Amino acid sequence: MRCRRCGEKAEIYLKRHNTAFCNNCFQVYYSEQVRRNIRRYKMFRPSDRVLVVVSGGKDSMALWHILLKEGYNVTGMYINLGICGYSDRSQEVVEQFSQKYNAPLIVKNIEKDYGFSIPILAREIRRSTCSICGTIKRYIFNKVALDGGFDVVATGHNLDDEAATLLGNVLSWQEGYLARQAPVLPSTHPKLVKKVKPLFTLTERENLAYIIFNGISFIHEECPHALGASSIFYKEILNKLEEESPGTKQRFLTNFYKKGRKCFAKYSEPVKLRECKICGQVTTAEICSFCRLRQMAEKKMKADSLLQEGENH
Ligand code: Q46
Ligand code: ZN
Repeated sequence: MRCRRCGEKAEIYLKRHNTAFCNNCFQVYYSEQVRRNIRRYKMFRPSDRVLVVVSGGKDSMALWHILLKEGYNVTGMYINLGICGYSDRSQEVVEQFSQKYNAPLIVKNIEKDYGFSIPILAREIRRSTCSICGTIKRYIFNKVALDGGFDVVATGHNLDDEAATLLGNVLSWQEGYLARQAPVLPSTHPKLVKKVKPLFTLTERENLAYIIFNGISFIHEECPHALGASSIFYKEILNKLEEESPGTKQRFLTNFYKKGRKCFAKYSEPVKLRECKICGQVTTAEICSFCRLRQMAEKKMKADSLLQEGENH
């Protein structure tokens, strides 16, 4: 098979575009997609300071690399979630990238910075690790971006992620989530930083190809808590549809943005935002969900130490 652009031997076939590219031309295609998404959706300008959330996985590492290559003012941000083995291994990958490309990096560590562990807290208060993790990550992205004077937070969500989220939201008719799902989440409060997804038109496979063609290291394993997540199941279903009818995933998502999303606009009533009484971050309640989690962790630690003291006497 020959590359569609230059006629050289092709190295990747993209079924949904019925086209094949050599390594170089694939990189041109990839860069064009990212540039077009940034421009068309007004994600950020060349002068903006961009905070890229990196997990060590292929998508976020591809995003970090392409934004640096395109000359944007980018800083990586990694959060060590304290997930046994996985977190330390992914931190190492991210730090090595930062050194290799001389790329600025901010590292946060939940246990060291806030004194509690996500998996232990989840067990103690009987909530899913992923829901606590999601709350904490969203809080920290915003806080770091705000404190550091960043204009925008960019994440590596890809076409597969976004189509699976859409399918999940449609299956349970989550009107509010459908109204808010978008490649750009604008700032709705001076203390909320805008969030963007520049890779939302690129598939997992395309991000993997980009990573391999550029020799970028990444963590191959998934977070152990992702096992059994419904998003993985939705991705499998979408992959089956894609096999039968290439382009389904992209049509599903982009036509939702073009035609479907506006039908749910009325469910996106602006909520009253205020500042958390404890930390000052934006919330809808008196105390934000991060501070409530922190309070629960502190309460639990206090109770444990009292129990320990009792046992020692
Ligand atoms: S990191 Fe956190 Fe994910 Fe791991 S604990 Fe769940 S939410 S699966 S993207
Ligand atoms: Zn708070």
